[in-house]
Amino acid sequence: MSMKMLSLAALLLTSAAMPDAFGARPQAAQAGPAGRCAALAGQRLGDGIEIRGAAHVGAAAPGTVSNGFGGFIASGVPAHCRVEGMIDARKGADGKPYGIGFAIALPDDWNGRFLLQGGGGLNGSVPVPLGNVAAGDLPAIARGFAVIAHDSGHKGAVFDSSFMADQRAALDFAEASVRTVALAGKAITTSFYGKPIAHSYMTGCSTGGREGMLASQRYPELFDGIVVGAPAMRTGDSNLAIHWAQVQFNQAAPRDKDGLAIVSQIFSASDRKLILKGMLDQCDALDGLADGMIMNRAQCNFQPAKLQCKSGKADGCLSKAQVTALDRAFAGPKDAAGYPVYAPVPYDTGIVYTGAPVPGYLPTGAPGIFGPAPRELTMDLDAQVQAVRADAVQRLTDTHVWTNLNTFLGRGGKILFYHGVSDAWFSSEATWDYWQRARTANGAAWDDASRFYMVPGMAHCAGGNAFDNFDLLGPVMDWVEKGKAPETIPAWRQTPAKAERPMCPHPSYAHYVGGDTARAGSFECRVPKR
Ligand SMILES: [Ca+2]
Repeated sequence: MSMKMLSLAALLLTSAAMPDAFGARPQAAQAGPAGRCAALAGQRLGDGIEIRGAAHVGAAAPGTVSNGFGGFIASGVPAHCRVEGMIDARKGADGKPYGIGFAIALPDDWNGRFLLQGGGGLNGSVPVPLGNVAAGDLPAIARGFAVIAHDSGHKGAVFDSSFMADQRAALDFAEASVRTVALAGKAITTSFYGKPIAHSYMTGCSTGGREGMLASQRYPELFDGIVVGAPAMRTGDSNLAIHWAQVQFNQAAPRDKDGLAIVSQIFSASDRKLILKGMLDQCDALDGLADGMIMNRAQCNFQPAKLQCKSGKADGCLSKAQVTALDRAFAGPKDAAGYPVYAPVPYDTGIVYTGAPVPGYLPTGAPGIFGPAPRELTMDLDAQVQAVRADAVQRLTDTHVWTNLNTFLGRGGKILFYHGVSDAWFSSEATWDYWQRARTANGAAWDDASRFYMVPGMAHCAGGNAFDNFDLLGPVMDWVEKGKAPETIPAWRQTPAKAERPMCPHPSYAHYVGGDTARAGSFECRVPKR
């Protein structure tokens, strides 16, 4: 797997595109928190930490602070000291300037906690430190956390992998910046407040989720609680699986004069509607409510063959080639010896999505995550598997193999996972597979430290026909600090109408038991019958 492929693969939105200011104006230096903040500017701390700017920022009203996705966070942001700096500034092997850029927000009214904000894509810019991943309507900064965000050691566009030519920058992206930044942030926080941090946390999705996993695996002393969303934990394998699935789909495509697949014609708009209807007919009501959402995925055994035409192809049914392509693509690739290369992809409502930022799993012919869709009809899967296995960056960024977490667990660490079932980049089944292997490796201690939440309908980290607003930060804090294990988590959405639904620890799911379908109390978490 080339670095370019990795760069495209690891991509993610989460916090990478956030603007660089809260929108509030720095206040003049004065006594108290503002004075202490101003005094930080220009300081050099140990281990090469340079404070390049420090300004006190006044409180921002609810609904005025960007969430980084074109909207605004629901809560306000309290007055805080906003510090920007650089760790280990240096000239790299390619002559370019490197170093880990960071920004840390230190609230005047500190709650004694520290949070490292996970990144997105290949990082390369310093997001606003908010801590808003899986935090519901209350980002960590609004709760009084000291929050640090960073660029993982290089500057560049979110898909620009050129930094990997520099050894230290590549190592910092792959793993080391998580530790370096956490230790720097902790040092700045304790120095600023003059007292120790009570508890430390990390939250992130996609690349940020990978960073959270590697923190639990490789730096088990750094954090007390971690929230991992849709982790980019085996991007070589998931890239390869997406490519392989496209080749399967291409076999069902009309061909152009060169014999290549016309990808845009594999599934018509009518075929997509048919597939969605077929999924819903077979699976929607299994959760007690025919509402266009498939919550009981374990018992959803969608069979495209039931939609197959008696012969040939017509509107209202699928060709044999389309059915075969669906069966093969969603089952996931296996190598020549029969071993799975990656996880299956679940059938969920978002697979037929055709819009931005990333289309669902069914090909549209539009450029996908990796640029224009491959149009070939065959590929040498085993050769590409070997290339992934031999790729050094892939090995170091991988977080799906390591499961010995007994140091993290022995310190009382807690770790929550979530993953959108309609994620078209990383399969939720791959993350669930990790969770189960971690449980096998760690025994009962895993059940005392981890939960997994599937989010039906949700795309990569957010969006889709889903209840994609939920707070896992509060529950992980309660588990760490009060010993209260999370079970059912409230989730909600504002569109198409305001509604709530419980989010259940997998493998249980939200089953409708009667009453107002917009209220969480009308559902209960049930373990699916096998
Ligand atoms: Ca349903």
